[in-house]
Amino acid sequence: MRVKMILPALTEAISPYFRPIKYSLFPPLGLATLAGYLDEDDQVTIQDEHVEKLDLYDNPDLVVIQVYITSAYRAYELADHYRAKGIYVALGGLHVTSLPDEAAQHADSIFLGPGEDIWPAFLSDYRQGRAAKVYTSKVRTLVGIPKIRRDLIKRNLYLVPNSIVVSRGCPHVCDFCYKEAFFKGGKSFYTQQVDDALAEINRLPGRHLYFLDDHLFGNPRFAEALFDGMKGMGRLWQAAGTVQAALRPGLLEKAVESGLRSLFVGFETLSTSNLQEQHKYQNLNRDYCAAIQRLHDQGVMVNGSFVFGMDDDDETVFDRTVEWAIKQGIETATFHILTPYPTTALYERMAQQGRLLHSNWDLYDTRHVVYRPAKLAPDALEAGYWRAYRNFYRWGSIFQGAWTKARWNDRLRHMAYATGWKKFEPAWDMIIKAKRASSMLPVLETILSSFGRRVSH
Ligand code: B12
Ligand code: SF4
Repeated sequence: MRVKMILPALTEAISPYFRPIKYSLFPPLGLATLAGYLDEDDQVTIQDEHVEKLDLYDNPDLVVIQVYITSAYRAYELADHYRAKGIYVALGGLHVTSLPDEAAQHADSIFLGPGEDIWPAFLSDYRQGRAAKVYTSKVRTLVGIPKIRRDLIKRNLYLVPNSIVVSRGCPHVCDFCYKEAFFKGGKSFYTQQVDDALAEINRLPGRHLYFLDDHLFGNPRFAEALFDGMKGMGRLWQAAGTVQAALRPGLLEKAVESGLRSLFVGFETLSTSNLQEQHKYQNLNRDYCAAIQRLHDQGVMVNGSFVFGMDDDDETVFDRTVEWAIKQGIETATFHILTPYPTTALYERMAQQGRLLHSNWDLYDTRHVVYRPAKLAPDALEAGYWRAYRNFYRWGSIFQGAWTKARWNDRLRHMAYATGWKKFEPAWDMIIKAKRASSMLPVLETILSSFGRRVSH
Protein backbone atom coordinates (compact mmCIF):
# COMPACT_ATOMS: atom_id res chain seq x y z
CA MET A 1 0.00 0.00 0.00
CA ARG A 2 1.22 3.53 -0.85
CA VAL A 3 0.48 5.96 1.98
CA LYS A 4 1.04 9.69 1.92
CA MET A 5 0.94 11.64 5.19
CA ILE A 6 0.59 15.42 5.15
CA LEU A 7 0.99 18.15 7.76
CA PRO A 8 -0.58 21.15 6.03
CA ALA A 9 0.63 24.64 6.91
CA LEU A 10 -1.16 27.84 7.72
CA THR A 11 -0.64 30.63 5.17
CA GLU A 12 1.96 32.54 7.18
CA ALA A 13 4.25 29.53 7.33
CA ILE A 14 4.60 29.27 3.55
CA SER A 15 5.09 32.92 2.72
CA PRO A 16 7.65 33.33 -0.12
CA TYR A 17 8.78 36.59 1.52
CA PHE A 18 9.40 35.68 5.11
CA ARG A 19 9.55 32.41 7.06
CA PRO A 20 9.39 32.66 10.85
CA ILE A 21 11.76 30.18 12.50
CA LYS A 22 8.98 28.74 14.68
CA TYR A 23 7.58 26.78 11.75
CA SER A 24 10.94 25.10 11.14
CA LEU A 25 11.46 24.02 14.71
CA PHE A 26 9.78 20.63 15.06
CA PRO A 27 9.12 17.73 12.70
CA PRO A 28 5.63 16.15 12.38
CA LEU A 29 5.90 13.80 15.32
CA GLY A 30 2.21 12.80 15.34
CA LEU A 31 2.36 11.55 11.74
CA ALA A 32 5.70 9.77 12.31
CA THR A 33 4.03 8.06 15.29
CA LEU A 34 1.13 6.88 13.13
CA ALA A 35 3.54 5.72 10.39
CA GLY A 36 4.96 3.28 12.93
CA TYR A 37 1.76 1.20 12.64
CA LEU A 38 2.17 0.56 8.90
CA ASP A 39 3.57 -2.68 7.56
CA GLU A 40 7.17 -3.01 6.47
CA ASP A 41 6.21 -3.41 2.84
CA ASP A 42 3.94 -0.34 2.81
CA GLN A 43 5.48 2.62 1.00
CA VAL A 44 5.06 5.71 3.13
CA THR A 45 6.08 9.35 2.80
CA ILE A 46 5.56 12.28 5.17
CA GLN A 47 5.34 15.78 3.73
CA ASP A 48 5.36 18.80 6.03
CA GLU A 49 4.17 21.89 4.20
CA HIS A 50 5.80 24.16 6.79
CA VAL A 51 9.21 23.22 5.40
CA GLU A 52 8.68 21.81 1.88
CA LYS A 53 6.50 22.27 -1.19
CA LEU A 54 3.87 19.54 -1.41
CA ASP A 55 3.85 17.19 -4.37
CA LEU A 56 0.18 17.09 -5.34
CA TYR A 57 0.54 15.17 -8.59
CA ASP A 58 1.05 11.77 -6.99
CA ASN A 59 -1.48 8.97 -6.70
CA PRO A 60 -1.11 7.11 -3.41
CA ASP A 61 -3.71 4.63 -2.19
CA LEU A 62 -4.31 6.43 1.09
CA VAL A 63 -3.82 10.06 2.12
CA VAL A 64 -3.59 10.89 5.83
CA ILE A 65 -3.87 14.53 6.91
CA GLN A 66 -3.34 16.01 10.37
CA VAL A 67 -5.68 18.94 10.95
CA TYR A 68 -5.01 21.82 13.34
CA ILE A 69 -7.48 24.70 13.63
CA THR A 70 -5.25 27.17 11.78
CA SER A 71 -4.55 24.76 8.94
CA ALA A 72 -8.10 23.37 8.69
CA TYR A 73 -9.10 25.13 5.47
CA ARG A 74 -5.84 24.15 3.79
CA ALA A 75 -6.29 20.58 5.01
CA TYR A 76 -9.80 20.44 3.54
CA GLU A 77 -8.52 21.84 0.23
CA LEU A 78 -5.88 19.10 0.06
CA ALA A 79 -8.40 16.46 1.09
CA ASP A 80 -10.85 17.56 -1.63
CA HIS A 81 -8.03 17.53 -4.18
CA TYR A 82 -7.14 13.89 -3.45
CA ARG A 83 -10.75 12.74 -3.13
CA ALA A 84 -11.49 14.23 -6.54
CA LYS A 85 -8.80 11.85 -7.86
CA GLY A 86 -10.61 8.95 -6.19
CA ILE A 87 -8.01 8.53 -3.44
CA TYR A 88 -9.09 7.49 0.07
CA VAL A 89 -8.61 10.35 2.56
CA ALA A 90 -8.28 10.00 6.36
CA LEU A 91 -8.48 13.14 8.51
CA GLY A 92 -7.58 13.31 12.19
CA GLY A 93 -6.09 15.57 14.85
CA LEU A 94 -7.28 18.31 17.15
CA HIS A 95 -9.61 20.23 14.88
CA VAL A 96 -11.29 17.10 13.50
CA THR A 97 -11.95 16.01 17.07
CA SER A 98 -13.45 19.42 17.89
CA LEU A 99 -15.65 19.64 14.80
CA PRO A 100 -16.23 16.19 13.33
CA ASP A 101 -19.23 17.19 11.22
CA GLU A 102 -17.25 19.91 9.47
CA ALA A 103 -14.28 17.60 8.81
CA ALA A 104 -16.44 14.65 7.70
CA GLN A 105 -17.50 16.58 4.59
CA HIS A 106 -13.92 16.33 3.31
CA ALA A 107 -12.93 12.80 4.35
CA ASP A 108 -13.65 9.15 3.80
CA SER A 109 -12.78 8.40 7.43
CA ILE A 110 -12.35 10.76 10.36
CA PHE A 111 -10.58 10.07 13.65
CA LEU A 112 -11.53 11.61 16.98
CA GLY A 113 -8.91 11.79 19.73
CA PRO A 114 -5.41 10.30 19.87
CA GLY A 115 -4.57 7.72 17.24
CA GLU A 116 -2.88 4.90 19.13
CA ASP A 117 -6.02 2.72 19.36
CA ILE A 118 -8.15 3.84 16.40
CA TRP A 119 -5.46 4.11 13.74
CA PRO A 120 -4.40 0.43 13.87
CA ALA A 121 -8.10 -0.52 14.06
CA PHE A 122 -8.76 1.48 10.89
CA LEU A 123 -5.75 0.00 9.08
CA SER A 124 -7.03 -3.48 9.72
CA ASP A 125 -10.56 -2.54 8.53
CA TYR A 126 -9.22 -0.67 5.50
CA ARG A 127 -7.11 -3.62 4.38
CA GLN A 128 -10.23 -5.77 4.57
CA GLY A 129 -12.22 -3.22 2.56
CA ARG A 130 -14.60 -2.32 5.38
CA ALA A 131 -13.32 0.96 6.82
CA ALA A 132 -15.84 2.96 8.86
CA LYS A 133 -16.64 6.63 8.44
CA VAL A 134 -15.82 7.59 12.05
CA TYR A 135 -13.32 6.18 14.56
CA THR A 136 -13.47 7.44 18.16
CA SER A 137 -10.59 6.81 20.55
CA LYS A 138 -11.46 5.23 23.88
CA VAL A 139 -8.47 3.12 24.94
CA ARG A 140 -5.73 5.41 26.18
CA THR A 141 -2.35 3.80 26.65
CA LEU A 142 1.17 4.20 25.31
CA VAL A 143 2.22 0.71 26.37
CA GLY A 144 3.56 -1.38 23.51
CA ILE A 145 3.25 1.30 20.82
CA PRO A 146 5.52 0.74 17.81
CA LYS A 147 8.69 2.72 17.21
CA ILE A 148 8.19 6.20 15.80
CA ARG A 149 9.25 6.23 12.11
CA ARG A 150 11.89 8.92 12.55
CA ASP A 151 13.58 7.68 9.37
CA LEU A 152 10.75 9.43 7.47
CA ILE A 153 11.63 12.81 8.97
CA LYS A 154 13.84 15.12 6.90
CA ARG A 155 16.03 16.13 9.82
CA ASN A 156 18.03 18.80 8.01
CA LEU A 157 14.89 20.91 7.56
CA TYR A 158 14.36 21.41 11.30
CA LEU A 159 16.25 23.31 13.96
CA VAL A 160 15.09 20.81 16.59
CA PRO A 161 14.85 17.41 14.93
CA ASN A 162 14.95 15.61 18.29
CA SER A 163 11.47 16.51 19.51
CA ILE A 164 9.92 13.85 21.71
CA VAL A 165 6.74 13.22 23.74
CA VAL A 166 6.69 10.67 26.53
CA SER A 167 3.19 11.41 27.81
CA ARG A 168 -0.13 12.64 26.45
CA GLY A 169 -2.33 15.36 27.89
CA CYS A 170 -2.07 16.97 31.29
CA PRO A 171 -3.50 16.39 34.80
CA HIS A 172 -4.92 19.92 34.98
CA VAL A 173 -8.09 21.35 33.44
CA CYS A 174 -7.83 24.94 32.21
CA ASP A 175 -10.86 26.35 30.41
CA PHE A 176 -8.98 27.71 27.41
CA CYS A 177 -6.86 24.62 26.76
CA TYR A 178 -7.42 22.23 23.86
CA LYS A 179 -6.86 19.27 26.16
CA GLU A 180 -10.26 18.33 27.63
CA ALA A 181 -11.94 18.64 24.23
CA PHE A 182 -9.35 16.41 22.55
CA PHE A 183 -9.18 13.67 25.19
CA LYS A 184 -12.89 13.47 26.05
CA GLY A 185 -14.24 9.94 26.35
CA GLY A 186 -11.11 8.52 27.98
CA LYS A 187 -8.06 9.30 30.09
CA SER A 188 -6.71 12.81 29.53
CA PHE A 189 -3.29 12.27 31.04
CA TYR A 190 -1.08 9.21 30.72
CA THR A 191 2.59 8.48 30.32
CA GLN A 192 4.83 5.97 28.60
CA GLN A 193 6.59 3.38 30.69
CA VAL A 194 9.86 4.85 31.90
CA ASP A 195 11.98 2.21 30.15
CA ASP A 196 10.23 2.80 26.84
CA ALA A 197 10.76 6.55 27.17
CA LEU A 198 14.46 6.03 27.95
CA ALA A 199 14.83 3.68 25.00
CA GLU A 200 13.30 6.31 22.70
CA ILE A 201 15.69 8.93 24.07
CA ASN A 202 18.61 6.58 23.49
CA ARG A 203 17.64 6.21 19.85
CA LEU A 204 17.95 9.98 19.26
CA PRO A 205 21.32 11.10 17.88
CA GLY A 206 23.25 14.10 19.21
CA ARG A 207 22.79 15.90 22.53
CA HIS A 208 19.76 18.13 22.32
CA LEU A 209 16.17 17.09 23.08
CA TYR A 210 12.93 19.03 23.18
CA PHE A 211 10.10 17.41 25.16
CA LEU A 212 6.80 18.55 23.63
CA ASP A 213 4.74 17.07 26.46
CA ASP A 214 2.08 19.47 27.72
CA HIS A 215 3.39 18.96 31.24
CA LEU A 216 6.45 16.74 31.51
CA PHE A 217 6.34 17.01 35.32
CA GLY A 218 2.61 16.14 35.52
CA ASN A 219 3.22 12.74 37.11
CA PRO A 220 6.07 13.43 39.58
CA ARG A 221 6.89 9.72 40.08
CA PHE A 222 7.23 9.14 36.37
CA ALA A 223 9.21 12.36 35.91
CA GLU A 224 11.57 11.52 38.75
CA ALA A 225 12.28 8.04 37.38
CA LEU A 226 12.77 9.47 33.89
CA PHE A 227 15.25 12.09 35.10
CA ASP A 228 17.11 9.50 37.16
CA GLY A 229 17.37 7.32 34.06
CA MET A 230 18.61 10.23 31.94
CA LYS A 231 21.33 11.19 34.39
CA GLY A 232 24.73 10.66 32.84
CA MET A 233 23.40 10.51 29.27
CA GLY A 234 25.00 13.91 28.54
CA ARG A 235 21.80 15.37 27.13
CA LEU A 236 20.76 19.01 27.03
CA TRP A 237 17.02 19.42 27.03
CA GLN A 238 14.08 21.81 27.02
CA ALA A 239 10.48 21.21 28.03
CA ALA A 240 7.23 22.70 29.33
CA GLY A 241 6.05 22.68 32.93
CA THR A 242 3.95 24.57 35.44
CA VAL A 243 4.84 27.07 38.17
CA GLN A 244 3.87 24.38 40.66
CA ALA A 245 6.37 21.94 39.15
CA ALA A 246 9.18 24.49 39.32
CA LEU A 247 8.47 25.03 43.01
CA ARG A 248 8.27 21.33 43.90
CA PRO A 249 11.27 20.42 46.07
CA GLY A 250 13.63 17.87 44.56
CA LEU A 251 12.09 17.34 41.14
CA LEU A 252 13.61 20.38 39.48
CA GLU A 253 17.04 19.48 40.82
CA LYS A 254 16.77 16.00 39.27
CA ALA A 255 15.64 17.51 35.98
CA VAL A 256 18.64 19.83 35.95
CA GLU A 257 21.05 17.01 36.77
CA SER A 258 19.73 15.13 33.75
CA GLY A 259 20.22 18.15 31.44
CA LEU A 260 17.24 20.55 31.70
CA ARG A 261 18.41 23.99 30.55
CA SER A 262 15.24 25.87 29.54
CA LEU A 263 11.62 25.55 30.59
CA PHE A 264 8.44 26.90 28.98
CA VAL A 265 6.28 27.97 31.95
CA GLY A 266 2.56 28.73 31.71
CA PHE A 267 2.19 31.85 33.87
CA GLU A 268 -0.66 32.97 31.57
CA THR A 269 -1.78 35.93 33.72
CA LEU A 270 -0.77 37.96 36.77
CA SER A 271 -4.42 38.34 37.83
CA THR A 272 -5.97 36.06 40.46
CA SER A 273 -9.43 36.73 39.13
CA ASN A 274 -8.34 35.66 35.61
CA LEU A 275 -6.89 32.43 37.00
CA GLN A 276 -10.16 31.70 38.78
CA GLU A 277 -12.22 32.52 35.68
CA GLN A 278 -10.16 30.06 33.60
CA HIS A 279 -10.11 27.42 36.35
CA LYS A 280 -6.33 27.50 36.27
CA TYR A 281 -6.27 26.59 39.94
CA GLN A 282 -2.78 25.11 39.95
CA ASN A 283 -1.37 28.63 39.49
CA LEU A 284 -3.49 30.24 42.24
CA ASN A 285 -1.52 31.57 45.19
CA ARG A 286 1.75 30.34 43.71
CA ASP A 287 4.72 32.58 44.06
CA TYR A 288 5.68 33.19 40.41
CA CYS A 289 8.78 35.16 41.40
CA ALA A 290 10.05 32.35 43.63
CA ALA A 291 9.52 29.83 40.81
CA ILE A 292 11.57 31.95 38.40
CA GLN A 293 14.27 32.51 40.99
CA ARG A 294 14.49 28.78 41.63
CA LEU A 295 14.81 28.05 37.91
CA HIS A 296 17.47 30.70 37.43
CA ASP A 297 19.38 29.52 40.50
CA GLN A 298 19.52 26.09 38.87
CA GLY A 299 20.77 27.51 35.58
CA VAL A 300 17.45 26.99 33.76
CA MET A 301 16.27 29.68 31.33
CA VAL A 302 12.60 30.61 31.41
CA ASN A 303 10.27 30.97 28.43
CA GLY A 304 7.23 32.63 30.01
CA SER A 305 3.85 32.08 28.39
CA PHE A 306 1.27 34.86 28.81
CA VAL A 307 -2.30 35.15 27.55
CA PHE A 308 -3.94 38.54 27.03
CA GLY A 309 -7.66 39.27 26.90
CA MET A 310 -9.15 37.43 29.87
CA ASP A 311 -12.05 39.24 31.50
CA ASP A 312 -9.99 41.05 34.12
CA ASP A 313 -7.54 42.46 31.54
CA ASP A 314 -7.78 46.14 30.69
CA GLU A 315 -5.54 48.52 28.72
CA THR A 316 -2.85 48.38 31.44
CA VAL A 317 -2.25 44.63 31.24
CA PHE A 318 0.31 44.70 28.42
CA ASP A 319 2.82 47.11 29.93
CA ARG A 320 2.41 45.69 33.43
CA THR A 321 3.05 42.14 32.23
CA VAL A 322 6.05 43.07 30.10
CA GLU A 323 7.63 45.16 32.85
CA TRP A 324 7.16 42.35 35.34
CA ALA A 325 8.66 39.76 32.98
CA ILE A 326 11.71 41.92 32.27
CA LYS A 327 12.23 42.59 35.98
CA GLN A 328 12.19 38.87 36.68
CA GLY A 329 14.92 38.29 34.09
CA ILE A 330 12.71 35.98 32.01
CA GLU A 331 14.83 35.19 28.94
CA THR A 332 12.08 34.74 26.36
CA ALA A 333 8.34 35.36 26.44
CA THR A 334 5.54 33.98 24.31
CA PHE A 335 2.43 36.14 24.24
CA HIS A 336 -0.97 34.96 23.05
CA ILE A 337 -4.34 36.52 22.53
CA LEU A 338 -6.95 34.44 24.34
CA THR A 339 -8.49 32.13 21.74
CA PRO A 340 -11.61 30.04 22.33
CA TYR A 341 -10.98 26.79 20.45
CA PRO A 342 -14.27 25.09 19.53
CA THR A 343 -15.69 22.71 22.18
CA THR A 344 -13.44 23.99 24.98
CA ALA A 345 -15.16 25.28 28.14
CA LEU A 346 -14.04 28.77 27.18
CA TYR A 347 -15.67 28.48 23.75
CA GLU A 348 -18.96 27.27 25.22
CA ARG A 349 -18.98 30.17 27.67
CA MET A 350 -18.23 32.74 24.96
CA ALA A 351 -20.89 31.23 22.70
CA GLN A 352 -23.49 31.32 25.49
CA GLN A 353 -22.66 34.95 26.19
CA GLY A 354 -22.91 35.78 22.47
CA ARG A 355 -19.33 37.09 22.42
CA LEU A 356 -17.86 35.16 19.47
CA LEU A 357 -17.16 37.48 16.54
CA HIS A 358 -16.82 34.91 13.74
CA SER A 359 -15.66 31.40 12.96
CA ASN A 360 -12.95 32.01 10.40
CA TRP A 361 -10.58 29.34 11.72
CA ASP A 362 -7.58 30.83 9.89
CA LEU A 363 -7.74 33.68 12.42
CA TYR A 364 -7.94 31.44 15.49
CA ASP A 365 -4.16 31.62 15.65
CA THR A 366 -3.72 33.42 19.01
CA ARG A 367 -2.67 36.58 17.17
CA HIS A 368 -6.16 37.79 16.24
CA VAL A 369 -9.11 38.69 18.45
CA VAL A 370 -12.04 36.42 17.63
CA TYR A 371 -14.35 37.30 20.56
CA ARG A 372 -15.53 40.43 22.35
CA PRO A 373 -13.21 41.07 25.32
CA ALA A 374 -14.78 42.35 28.57
CA LYS A 375 -12.70 45.43 29.33
CA LEU A 376 -10.91 46.09 26.03
CA ALA A 377 -11.86 46.89 22.46
CA PRO A 378 -10.77 44.11 20.06
CA ASP A 379 -8.35 46.39 18.18
CA ALA A 380 -6.84 47.61 21.48
CA LEU A 381 -6.21 43.99 22.45
CA GLU A 382 -4.47 43.25 19.16
CA ALA A 383 -2.43 46.45 19.32
CA GLY A 384 -1.44 45.73 22.94
CA TYR A 385 -0.38 42.19 22.04
CA TRP A 386 2.00 43.40 19.31
CA ARG A 387 3.29 46.18 21.57
CA ALA A 388 4.08 43.61 24.26
CA TYR A 389 6.29 41.67 21.81
CA ARG A 390 8.01 44.85 20.63
CA ASN A 391 8.64 46.10 24.14
CA PHE A 392 9.82 42.79 25.56
CA TYR A 393 12.31 42.21 22.74
CA ARG A 394 13.69 45.74 22.34
CA TRP A 395 17.44 46.00 23.00
CA GLY A 396 16.93 48.04 26.18
CA SER A 397 14.63 45.36 27.63
CA ILE A 398 17.00 42.54 26.71
CA PHE A 399 19.89 44.31 28.47
CA GLN A 400 17.71 45.12 31.47
CA GLY A 401 16.56 41.49 31.75
CA ALA A 402 20.09 40.16 31.33
CA TRP A 403 21.43 42.51 34.00
CA THR A 404 19.07 41.09 36.64
CA LYS A 405 21.59 38.25 36.72
CA ALA A 406 24.67 38.42 38.86
CA ARG A 407 27.01 36.28 36.72
CA TRP A 408 28.45 37.33 33.38
CA ASN A 409 27.86 33.92 31.86
CA ASP A 410 24.15 34.12 32.69
CA ARG A 411 23.90 37.63 31.25
CA LEU A 412 25.64 36.53 28.08
CA ARG A 413 23.43 33.48 27.74
CA HIS A 414 20.29 35.56 28.28
CA MET A 415 21.35 38.00 25.57
CA ALA A 416 22.38 35.33 23.10
CA TYR A 417 19.16 33.35 23.56
CA ALA A 418 16.73 36.29 23.45
CA THR A 419 18.41 37.97 20.50
CA GLY A 420 18.85 34.68 18.68
CA TRP A 421 15.08 34.17 18.49
CA LYS A 422 13.89 37.67 17.81
CA LYS A 423 16.69 39.87 16.52
CA PHE A 424 18.03 37.64 13.77
CA GLU A 425 14.79 36.89 11.96
CA PRO A 426 16.14 37.82 8.50
CA ALA A 427 19.07 35.43 9.10
CA TRP A 428 16.68 32.63 10.09
CA ASP A 429 14.68 33.32 6.93
CA MET A 430 17.81 32.82 4.81
CA ILE A 431 18.84 29.67 6.66
CA ILE A 432 15.37 28.17 6.26
CA LYS A 433 15.26 28.97 2.55
CA ALA A 434 18.69 27.34 2.17
CA LYS A 435 17.21 24.25 3.92
CA ARG A 436 19.95 24.39 6.55
CA ALA A 437 17.90 24.83 9.77
CA SER A 438 19.53 21.83 11.47
CA SER A 439 23.00 23.28 10.89
CA MET A 440 22.23 25.87 13.60
CA LEU A 441 21.62 23.22 16.26
CA PRO A 442 25.22 23.33 17.60
CA VAL A 443 24.75 27.07 18.23
CA LEU A 444 21.57 26.40 20.20
CA GLU A 445 23.36 23.69 22.18
CA THR A 446 26.25 26.03 22.97
CA ILE A 447 23.91 28.72 24.27
CA LEU A 448 21.84 26.27 26.31
CA SER A 449 24.96 24.85 27.91
CA SER A 450 25.99 28.37 29.01
CA PHE A 451 28.88 28.27 26.56
CA GLY A 452 30.19 25.08 28.05
CA ARG A 453 30.11 26.17 31.69
CA ARG A 454 29.04 23.37 34.00
CA VAL A 455 26.20 24.32 36.33
CA SER A 456 27.22 23.51 39.88
CA HIS A 457 24.83 22.98 42.77
C1 B12 B 1 4.91 21.14 18.42
C2 B12 B 1 3.72 22.08 18.30
C3 B12 B 1 3.75 23.03 17.30
C4 B12 B 1 4.88 23.10 16.31
C5 B12 B 1 4.84 22.06 15.21
C6 B12 B 1 3.57 21.27 15.02
C7 B12 B 1 3.84 19.91 14.47
N1 B12 B 1 4.97 19.71 13.85
O1 B12 B 1 3.01 19.04 14.58
C8 B12 B 1 4.74 24.55 15.75
C9 B12 B 1 5.74 25.41 16.49
C10 B12 B 1 4.96 24.71 14.25
C11 B12 B 1 3.33 24.91 16.16
C12 B12 B 1 2.70 25.99 15.63
C13 B12 B 1 1.43 26.37 16.00
N2 B12 B 1 0.68 25.82 16.95
CO1 B12 B 1 1.22 24.27 17.95
N3 B12 B 1 1.65 22.87 19.10
C14 B12 B 1 2.64 22.00 19.19
C15 B12 B 1 2.47 21.06 20.40
C16 B12 B 1 3.24 21.67 21.58
C17 B12 B 1 2.86 19.60 20.26
C18 B12 B 1 2.29 18.83 19.04
C19 B12 B 1 2.82 17.42 19.05
O2 B12 B 1 3.80 17.13 18.40
N4 B12 B 1 2.19 16.51 19.81
C20 B12 B 1 2.63 15.14 19.95
C21 B12 B 1 2.04 14.21 18.89
C22 B12 B 1 2.41 12.76 19.16
O3 B12 B 1 0.65 14.32 18.99
P1 B12 B 1 -0.26 14.88 17.82
O4 B12 B 1 0.56 15.66 16.87
O5 B12 B 1 -1.44 15.55 18.42
O6 B12 B 1 -0.75 13.57 17.05
C23 B12 B 1 -1.62 12.62 17.66
C24 B12 B 1 -3.12 12.89 17.55
O7 B12 B 1 -3.45 14.25 17.34
C25 B12 B 1 -3.65 11.99 16.50
N5 B12 B 1 -3.69 12.45 15.10
C26 B12 B 1 -3.22 13.58 14.55
N6 B12 B 1 -3.46 13.59 13.23
C27 B12 B 1 -4.08 12.45 12.92
C28 B12 B 1 -4.53 11.95 11.70
C29 B12 B 1 -5.15 10.68 11.68
C30 B12 B 1 -5.65 10.14 10.40
C31 B12 B 1 -5.27 9.93 12.89
C32 B12 B 1 -5.83 8.59 12.90
C33 B12 B 1 -4.82 10.46 14.11
C34 B12 B 1 -4.24 11.71 14.11
O8 B12 B 1 -2.78 10.88 16.57
C35 B12 B 1 -1.44 11.31 16.93
C36 B12 B 1 -0.85 10.26 17.84
O9 B12 B 1 -1.65 10.15 19.01
C37 B12 B 1 0.91 21.20 20.59
C38 B12 B 1 0.39 20.88 21.97
C39 B12 B 1 -0.11 19.44 21.97
N7 B12 B 1 0.07 18.80 23.07
O10 B12 B 1 -0.63 18.92 21.00
C40 B12 B 1 0.63 22.63 20.15
C41 B12 B 1 -0.73 22.98 19.49
C42 B12 B 1 -1.10 21.87 18.56
N8 B12 B 1 -0.47 24.20 18.72
C43 B12 B 1 -1.45 25.00 18.71
C44 B12 B 1 -1.44 26.25 18.03
C45 B12 B 1 -2.61 27.19 18.33
C46 B12 B 1 -0.40 26.59 17.18
C47 B12 B 1 -0.26 27.90 16.41
C48 B12 B 1 -1.51 28.49 15.80
C49 B12 B 1 0.41 28.86 17.38
C50 B12 B 1 0.78 30.19 16.85
N9 B12 B 1 0.10 31.21 17.34
O11 B12 B 1 1.66 30.29 16.06
C51 B12 B 1 0.77 27.51 15.33
C52 B12 B 1 0.13 27.09 14.01
C53 B12 B 1 0.03 25.62 13.75
C54 B12 B 1 -0.39 25.29 12.34
N10 B12 B 1 0.50 24.81 11.53
O12 B12 B 1 -1.50 25.50 11.94
C55 B12 B 1 -2.62 24.48 19.51
C56 B12 B 1 -3.66 23.89 18.54
C57 B12 B 1 -5.09 24.22 18.80
C58 B12 B 1 -5.99 23.52 17.81
N11 B12 B 1 -7.19 23.27 18.27
O13 B12 B 1 -5.63 23.22 16.69
C59 B12 B 1 -1.92 23.46 20.42
C60 B12 B 1 -2.81 22.33 20.89
C61 B12 B 1 -1.31 24.23 21.62
C62 B12 B 1 -2.34 24.69 22.63
N12 B12 B 1 -2.26 24.16 23.84
O14 B12 B 1 -3.17 25.47 22.37
N13 B12 B 1 2.86 24.06 17.08
S1 SF4 C 1 -1.75 23.30 32.61
FE1 SF4 C 1 -1.37 23.80 30.44
S2 SF4 C 1 -1.59 21.87 29.30
FE2 SF4 C 1 -2.48 21.58 31.35
S3 SF4 C 1 -4.67 21.95 31.06
FE3 SF4 C 1 -3.74 23.90 31.73
S4 SF4 C 1 -3.17 24.97 29.82
FE4 SF4 C 1 -3.62 22.83 29.30
